[in-house]
Amino acid sequence: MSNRQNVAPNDLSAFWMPFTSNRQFKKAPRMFVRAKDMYYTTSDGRQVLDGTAGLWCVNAGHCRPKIVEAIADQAAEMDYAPAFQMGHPKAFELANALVGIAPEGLNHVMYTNSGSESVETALKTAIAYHRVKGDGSRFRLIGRERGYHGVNFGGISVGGIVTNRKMFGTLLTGVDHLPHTHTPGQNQFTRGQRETGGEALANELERIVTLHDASTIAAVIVEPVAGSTGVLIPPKGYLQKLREITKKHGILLIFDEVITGFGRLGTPFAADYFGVTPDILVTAKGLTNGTIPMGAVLVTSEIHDAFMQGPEHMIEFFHGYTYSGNPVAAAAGLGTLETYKDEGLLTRGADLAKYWEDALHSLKGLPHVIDIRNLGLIGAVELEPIAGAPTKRAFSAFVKGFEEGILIRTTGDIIAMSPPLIVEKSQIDTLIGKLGEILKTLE
Ligand code: PXG
Ligand code: PLP
Repeated sequence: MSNRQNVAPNDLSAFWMPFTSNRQFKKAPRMFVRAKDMYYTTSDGRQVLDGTAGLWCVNAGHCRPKIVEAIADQAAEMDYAPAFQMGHPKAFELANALVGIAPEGLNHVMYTNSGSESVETALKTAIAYHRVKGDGSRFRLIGRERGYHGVNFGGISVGGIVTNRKMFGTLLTGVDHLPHTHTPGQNQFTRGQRETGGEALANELERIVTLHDASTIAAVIVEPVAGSTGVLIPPKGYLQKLREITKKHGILLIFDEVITGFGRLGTPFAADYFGVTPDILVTAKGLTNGTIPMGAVLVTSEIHDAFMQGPEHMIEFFHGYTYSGNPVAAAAGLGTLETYKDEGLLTRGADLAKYWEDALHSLKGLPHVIDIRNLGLIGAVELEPIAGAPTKRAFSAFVKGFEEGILIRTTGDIIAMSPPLIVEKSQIDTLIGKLGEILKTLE
């Protein structure tokens, strides 16, 4: 037992790894065996600075005492309680705590086990809401090009990443897409949001409404800042205009805040950062600091109350998961929110954002760097692809980073970073300094 976590598993073939080049990985595995605060420890005993908060989820840093304790205590006290027609106190406590930090008006919470399930829950809720209001012809869902909303069928249908869609048949019908907000070849190296173009991009929604008619459209879903597809920062005024247009046409606005939630932009949610409140807010990841899988979908009272009709013994919404509000996950969520509160982490990013921005943009001028983008504690460095071998250059930066002691993420030829919100300035210097050295060595 003693040294078990230090022994590399001797057969890697059984585990078909997610979003991974399995054959490449299994030839030269990269294993983490331990983590504390800002660092991972590798199976060969090296420290790796976490530049990505795991996969954008470990916002409070690793193995934080209150979260660890909450999980351990709850697992010993009550492991599981049936989610349907039974309750347990912590699921309610956590829902109240979430409503307490959420934008005004988002007063009710449904639980899931991941961002993908949160997205499905939000989409189904939107369609069902119109139906219970007697507006059942509103069934269309509008997503956006280059959007990422997880990997389930609804999410890939409204999503806009071709590799995630093309293998899977007809997907959901009745879906259309807004154009993405990126302008490659223009506006490179913009710090934060660019000033222009926001309203025009949002006005594309009017064209879609004109094509399908508002009476057929249930909801628009967007990430306030597109993360997974390479950190695409919306221009100023864009989200405000989307809100205006959706409201005008009676269309629900869904913000997918799986990445932007829980302090990533220096405010509790991106909705706070942009001053735009959606009708439905989708979360996961940072909700439990990445510890126990859990997502939450927040909705307005107007949506919730529309379902609360008919005989009281009847189930109001035929939706939910075996693990919705799981006790151990709920305890992890409470420990997480307490940690965020104790340490001011939901707003700490606001103090660090300028330092982060300056550090990132210091990489301008290094070999292959064609764009740098940032907002809050999110950053991306886009590299010129190797001709005929897209993704290879950024991936080799990732592998070198791991060898040199920094964890970054790549998507295509874009390097994305999103450190835990406890990051110190000296650690930002280390992360960006090492990345700069690596960029100088790339083919
Ligand atoms: N919506 C958004 C906006 C996301 O970013 C999901 C939904 C799906 O969440 P789950 O928990 O089902 O994975 C996500 C997830 C990356 C990366 O490196 C991003 C995600 C997941 C893994 C890697 O960009 N985003
Ligand atoms: N498949 C089967 C056969 C099931 O019985 C259930 C749940 O009872 C599910 C799938 C869904 O599982 P979950 O509730 O964990 O999403």
